[in-house]
Amino acid sequence: MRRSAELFERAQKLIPGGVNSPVRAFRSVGGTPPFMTRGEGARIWDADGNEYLDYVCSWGPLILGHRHPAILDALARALETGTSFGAPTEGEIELAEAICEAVPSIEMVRLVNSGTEATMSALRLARAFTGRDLIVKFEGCYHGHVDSLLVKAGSGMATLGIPDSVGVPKVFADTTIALAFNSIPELEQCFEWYGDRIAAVIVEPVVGNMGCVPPAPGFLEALRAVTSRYGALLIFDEVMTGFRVAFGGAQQRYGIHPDLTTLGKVIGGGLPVGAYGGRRDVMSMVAPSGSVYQAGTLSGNPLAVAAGLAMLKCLKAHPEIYTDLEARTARLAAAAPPEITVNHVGSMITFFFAKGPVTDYSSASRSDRARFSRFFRWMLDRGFYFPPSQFEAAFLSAAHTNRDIDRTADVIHAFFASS
Ligand code: KE4
Repeated sequence: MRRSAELFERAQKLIPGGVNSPVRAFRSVGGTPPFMTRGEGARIWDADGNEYLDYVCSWGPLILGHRHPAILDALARALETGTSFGAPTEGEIELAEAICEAVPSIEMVRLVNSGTEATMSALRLARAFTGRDLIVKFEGCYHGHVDSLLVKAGSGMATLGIPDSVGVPKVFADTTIALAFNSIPELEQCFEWYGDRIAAVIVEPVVGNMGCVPPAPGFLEALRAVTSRYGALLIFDEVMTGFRVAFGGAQQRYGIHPDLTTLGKVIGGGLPVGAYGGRRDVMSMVAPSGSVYQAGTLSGNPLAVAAGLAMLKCLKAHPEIYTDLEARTARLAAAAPPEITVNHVGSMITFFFAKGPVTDYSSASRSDRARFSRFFRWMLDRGFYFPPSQFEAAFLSAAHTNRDIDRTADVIHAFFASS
């Protein structure tokens, strides 16, 4: 790892922590993060020439694996005509049409450049539409680095043990109520006390950012019922689950109709794209058709749109990808011994080093992080690149074969046999 170590030392001189996103720094698992140089299919290589089977998949976007031909072709064609115009293009309409067709609750959609922009904009819109200020989120869920949502958040914040970020004014945090995921009594009590002041509930319908935690039976239905009853909006943050746990996202898988949905990752095919969309009467408030301002220099960028459109076209043409991914993820889950807890939905999976069940942040945080770190390092040293945090979901791609899964399972078995 000498070359990565040299690069990491150089990077830390000019980039905070040497990375452009905290979770990449390996702080919770220790050691030097490998600097990656190329990916192909299910594999990725680092600066020292080490090959890995990739279970990070760029944190979700690469559901078809690295450098899928359809996406490379689309990008090559887009490059023939330019990189950015700052003007409307037909591709943006086509991507909007593809999203609205795949996700029925989305009647109108606005493209942005990241999941954070999508959730930030959806919150502003929900507050404008309802005329209310309070937002309900769930402990361990992460919705991007939106000031008012950096409260008891998951992902990198849970990893680094900083559930509430400094720099967020108390007044912002005071407009956010954080409840326990999967707790219907807490939800109902909260709405009894604050219901007429709550603008929206935002939720990862399948949580990825405390590790993978599925919704308990009835929980999403309760969210839909209580928000409708009190006139609050229900926002499904499907930045991770969108086009991942089903072509129509978690809302198709669980049959729930949110008012707004945020998207990202897969819809950009590996390039920077986010989106928020939903009810026409709500979305019509977004500037310039309405008074809720939101803008972006590179929103709907032709390259990102081309990659995203190619991705969605490929997924729509091959629905068998989802059943194959489900089966292979279950095959990988079967490699875990009964002493740990494995949660998986679609092609999202987390090995919790804790006694089960893991149903919320409180139970997830009982995981043995030191033992997880040893597991992570054991796998990495043998060529398997898992997310460097107990509080993240791992991802499979359509490029992962059964043989890849079985090789992974063998090395997982060897870890538990040795420890
Ligand atoms: P971005 O701003 O990173 O594109 O999206 C933020 C976001 C919003 N909502 C959900 C459900 C998300 O999972 C994310 C981002 N996910 C993390 C992985 N847990 C991105 C990885 C990182 O922060 O580097």
